[in-house]
This record gives sequence, structure tokens and C-alpha cells, in this order.
Amino acid sequence: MITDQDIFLFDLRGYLILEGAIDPDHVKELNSILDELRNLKPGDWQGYVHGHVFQSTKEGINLQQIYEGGKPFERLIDNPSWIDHVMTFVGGQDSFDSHHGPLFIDENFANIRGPGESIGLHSGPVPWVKRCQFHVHNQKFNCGQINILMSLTDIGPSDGATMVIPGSHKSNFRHPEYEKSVMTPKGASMDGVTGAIEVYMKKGDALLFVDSLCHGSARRTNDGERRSIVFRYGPSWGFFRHGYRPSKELLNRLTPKRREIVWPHDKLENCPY
Ligand SMILES: O=C(O)CCC(=O)C(=O)O
Repeated sequence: MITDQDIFLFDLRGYLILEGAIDPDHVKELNSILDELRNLKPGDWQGYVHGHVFQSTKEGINLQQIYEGGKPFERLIDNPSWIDHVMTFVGGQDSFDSHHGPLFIDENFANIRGPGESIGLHSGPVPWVKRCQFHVHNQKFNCGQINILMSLTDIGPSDGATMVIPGSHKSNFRHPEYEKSVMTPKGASMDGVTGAIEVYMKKGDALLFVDSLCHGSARRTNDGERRSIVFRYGPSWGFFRHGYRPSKELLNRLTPKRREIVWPHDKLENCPY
């Protein structure tokens, strides 16, 4: 259930931490599937999960279309710990924005990072990106993209935590240190960026943030690995960031509510093409 406090803090900071969003048994199930999928090489497929080729090899293993990875991943699509929050912040219910369904997930992936790995600074409202925008009108949210970053391992100091600049979704000027820390093919991290904080999470917690918030991660210096899953939600008329499509098998086994979020783009009945 979303509270007035959640609304106040999300508006103010651009993010929320949802503690205990995924129960411990569910986290275990997700991790045990990832133990196998992590061997997928960039560019290879296992079923309909794709080993994605990253901009930088220093950002870890990225497994795209992870909601194709089995039932435990499907249950994340409309997880009650965040779905009301996401619906509220994407907004547009009872308007043209929800003409085809309540939401659409335009990217979903699992990420595994080891020592030395990180992702550099990106996003922020300057330059303006319509797709990722933070917007409120008449006390109603209308954000272009709300991310849910789920933590499958405890993420504390030196673990390569996600970093955000609280309140930066409303900034009007580019961060003066942007060029120094921005994502590049050579790799970068957000360590040391003025105003940025590390977001520490326990496994099962989720970080909700509007994509226009300046974000990235610290470099992991501890041994071991950091595991996360990211689902990006936007309005029902959105489309896939990387050109993927949900498999027929997935669509056939999803509940109607989940199917509507994964594929709101059904053709009209009796459509001649
Ligand atoms: O991996 C992280 O900690 C940050 C995630 C991120 O950069 C993104 O979702 O765009």
C-alpha cells in the first residue's frame, strides 16, 4: 500500500527504498536460477533470456528479458510490494496513457557484478529525455519511467552499491562533474560525485526511482558479487528499449494481469494483417 509519506518522499527525492519487498524464499528461488543463467555468454541465448552485450565490459553480466527465466521471475511483474507505487508514479490511469493497459515494462534484466565492476553516472533531467521524465501535474504523477532495482544480495559499503543524487530529478543544470564520471565504453563509476549517496540494501529490498534521477553505482571493491534485477515500467503505449519481444510461451502462461503489463500491444480482433 502506498502511503502519503511515500508520495511526499518520492516527490522530494526521486526514489524510495521498499524494505523486504521480496520474501526470502522467493529471493532464494531467483538466485538459484541465476546460478545457472550466469554462465550465458554475451550474445548467447538460453531459452528467451539473452546474454546482453554491454556498452562496457566493466559493468558485469547482464541477462536481458529475465522475466522469461521462469515462474519466480514472472511473479515480479506485478509484485504487490511495488505495483501500486509504480501505477501511482507512472500515473495516467483513466486517460489515453492507459488505453492499452495499466503499464508496460520496456526493459528487464538481471545484473551480476564482481570486484572492480560498476556503472558510471547517467540520466538526470539535463539534457531532457521525454521517456525518462519526472512529471507531476495537478498533484498527479505522470513519470515516463519508474525503475524497480531489486537486490538479491546484501549491498553495503564497498559492495558496489547503486548511487543516486537525491532530488536531482528536478535539477535544471548539468552536474559540473558529469563528464568525469559519465558511463563510457572504458567503464566508470559514480564514486566521489558531489551530492551522490550510496543506497545500501538487504537482499529482498527494492529501490524504486524515476529514471531521470542522476544515478549509477560505486565500484565494487569487496570480493564476491552483487546481484540485482531491474524492471523498468512506463505507460502502456511504450515499447521495448532494445527491440526484444515476449515469447508466445511466456504470454500463454502469464496471468491476464501480468500479460497486460508485458504485452499491452495486442492487435484488434479480426484485424486483416
Ligand atoms: O546497477 C546499478 O546499481 C544502477 C542501475 C542503473 O544504472 C540503471 O538501472 O539504469
